[in-house]
Amino acid sequence: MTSNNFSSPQKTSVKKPLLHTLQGHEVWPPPIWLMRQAGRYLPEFRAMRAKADFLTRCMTPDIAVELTVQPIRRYKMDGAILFSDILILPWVMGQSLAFVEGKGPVLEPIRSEADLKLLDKNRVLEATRPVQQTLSILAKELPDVTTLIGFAGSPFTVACYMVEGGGSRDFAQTRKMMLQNTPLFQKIIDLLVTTTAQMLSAQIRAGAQTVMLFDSWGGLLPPQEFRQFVIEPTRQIVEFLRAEHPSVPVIGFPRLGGVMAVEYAEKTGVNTLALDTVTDPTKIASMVPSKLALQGNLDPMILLNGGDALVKEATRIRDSLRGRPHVFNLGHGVMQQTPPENVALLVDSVRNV
Ligand code: 1CP
Repeated sequence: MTSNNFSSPQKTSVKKPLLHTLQGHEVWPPPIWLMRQAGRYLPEFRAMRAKADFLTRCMTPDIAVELTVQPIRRYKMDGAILFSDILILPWVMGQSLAFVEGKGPVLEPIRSEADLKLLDKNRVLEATRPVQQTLSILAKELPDVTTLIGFAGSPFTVACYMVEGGGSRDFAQTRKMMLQNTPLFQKIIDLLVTTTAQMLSAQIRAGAQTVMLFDSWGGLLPPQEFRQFVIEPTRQIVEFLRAEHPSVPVIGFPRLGGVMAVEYAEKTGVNTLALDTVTDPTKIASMVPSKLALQGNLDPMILLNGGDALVKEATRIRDSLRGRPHVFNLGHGVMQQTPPENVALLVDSVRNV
């Protein structure tokens, strides 16, 4: 059986079920898309990897369009997330960036005022033009029912990579700067607020119908710093976007934010709160406004594992959030070793009511 045989048509008559849900309406069964749905677990993705390095794939519209569309073709996901990366932003401002096999991103770290001065925020709109071009092609080519998702990293998470110079378990250098040279760290955050807001606004003008802010590392911070460096910058970005594009919903993902996710939802103005794996969906549902859409939160490991346990857990999450706007998704990205047929089984289970 090919994977496409699992996908049944949407039972709803809404034109774009995902967009409708993000705007605060319940759709049943809930729309589904997955973080990192374009990725190495797909053979057609691995075939494209041989053709160009990662940054070239992000910045070549034909390739980025193809990689965005692959999971839509295979699974008829309700959302198509732009193929790009959160680190494109510091890179277009002039910070050196390479994706090293087996190591991940490597950047020339920003540790001083002088390092920061080397970045040019005025280059962002021009230098991300290929990304905007990718989105405008996608807006024309995607099926009518599919919602096109733009994205960026949150200022704190992008700052983590910029200061640390790459991935880390604890981002110790970054948090040290935050405590020892708060004015410099705040300047980096402020630069990222302005440029992220401009970049997302350009993504929307090019055709993105919603945008998501990935805050992968905000959960490292204690409450006071979480308010200052996660909630407040996110609030400023949402305020800017709301003024420019009042009807475009914003999804916020304060990963591992714990109980701070409630305050994040309340103060930032996001339309949708994306939940990590550790958050109990029904508990958080009782703590946030009923119009706020929730997104998530299946454990990617359960998806990788597959079988009856996957069907059971997916159905449980779906049913537990019935009665409020819910977008079915994972609590983090699809893992590389995930069998593609498990994703088909998941989509089928969520849609089969
Ligand atoms: O070809 C490859 O294998 C490169 C792997 C890869 C991919 C497929 C990277 C490098 N980025 C991406 C695409 C990507 N990244 C998307 C595309 C759309 C989709 O979801 O299908 C998105 C939304 C991201 C977002 C992203 N990049 C985040 C936030 C979400 C998360 O995972 O927490 C983060 C932290 C990054 C940085 C990054 N880029 C790539 C890697 C391996 C990493 C993580 C580095 C680390 O901390 O170790």
